[in-house]
Amino acid sequence: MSKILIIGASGQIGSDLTVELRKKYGSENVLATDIKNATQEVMDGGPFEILDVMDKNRIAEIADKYQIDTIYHLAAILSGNAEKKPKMGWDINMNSLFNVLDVSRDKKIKKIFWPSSMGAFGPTTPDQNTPQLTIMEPTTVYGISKLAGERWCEYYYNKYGLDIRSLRYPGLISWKTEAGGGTTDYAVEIFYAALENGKYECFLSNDIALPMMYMDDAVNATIQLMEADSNNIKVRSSYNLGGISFTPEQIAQEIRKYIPELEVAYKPDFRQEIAESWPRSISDKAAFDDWGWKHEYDLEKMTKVMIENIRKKLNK
Ligand code: NAD
Ligand code: AKB
Repeated sequence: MSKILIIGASGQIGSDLTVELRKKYGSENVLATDIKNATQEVMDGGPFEILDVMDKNRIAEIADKYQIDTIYHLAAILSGNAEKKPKMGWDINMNSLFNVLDVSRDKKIKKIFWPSSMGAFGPTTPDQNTPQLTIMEPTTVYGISKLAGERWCEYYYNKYGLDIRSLRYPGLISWKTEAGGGTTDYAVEIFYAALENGKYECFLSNDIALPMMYMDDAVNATIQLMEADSNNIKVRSSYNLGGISFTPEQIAQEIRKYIPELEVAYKPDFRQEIAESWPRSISDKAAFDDWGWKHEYDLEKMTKVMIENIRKKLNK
């Protein structure tokens, strides 16, 4: 049975992925870690330790203590926050990855997962149905760190045989935690605002389409990739994931089927420029061809599940 370490387990993805990995591999075999406490579900559902991913010795110590053979490295500074503090964003995103790669090489960790993002693309990338192999000239510090990270992952695979696997997630939508300071956060915030007071001020324009994905699809893609036969993983930088594409106005319209009085004001801020530099839609044909990936949630199904769960959570 795998012994799994999750770094960054208290964030948006960790809050869902940890629970699914524990269901699959047994609670005692999945150690959740972060610099802050996680959701009650994660804290109570299995082992948890405070771990700063910038502390390489402590990662090594924990890997030994728990006899870890698989690492999911989710800790990062997302696009909006990294743009506010570029040097800090670069430092944490890159050095955390080096720490995980080096400990994994030295401790002979069998499999590693590290997420890239659609943020690795830039304004010169073909923005419709963006292919796996294409121009990548990101203009954000987040995107630069993701693109550099992808190159380093491939390098460690080629040079040291490290079995590292990666996905370029689109914007992820989920209800268990808040989104973590990115450009696609609006698509989570709008649900809470709609249910709490029927009003939302959106920091992107009404008509900017972005690729998005419901968290259950993202978690399934992650686990499917990690379980795929190594011979089928032909891309050792990072696989495109497409999901669904919609604009802020389109998601607002879908939410109005449940909350007809929802009012949205559009006040684009610095994140508009980031969104404009990213693709409108992404092709994940390589993931389909290599390990059979197909998403399940469309805008309608995702909105229904989000409304039901946030309503329950807020007791409304
Ligand atoms: P998040 O911000 O919600 O969670 C990141 C977690 O990392 C937080 O709990 C934070 O406390 C933790 N962290 C920060 N610094 C740390 C440190 N020094 N040591 C240990 N933990 C630390 O982010 P997320 O949305 O869960 O994203 C996880 C990964 O997926 C990131 O690499 C992100 O770039 C990538 N990604 C996310 C999305 C998305 O829409 N959520 C899309 C594309 C890629
Ligand atoms: C962000 O907006 O920064 C993230 C991402 C798409 O990587 N959600």
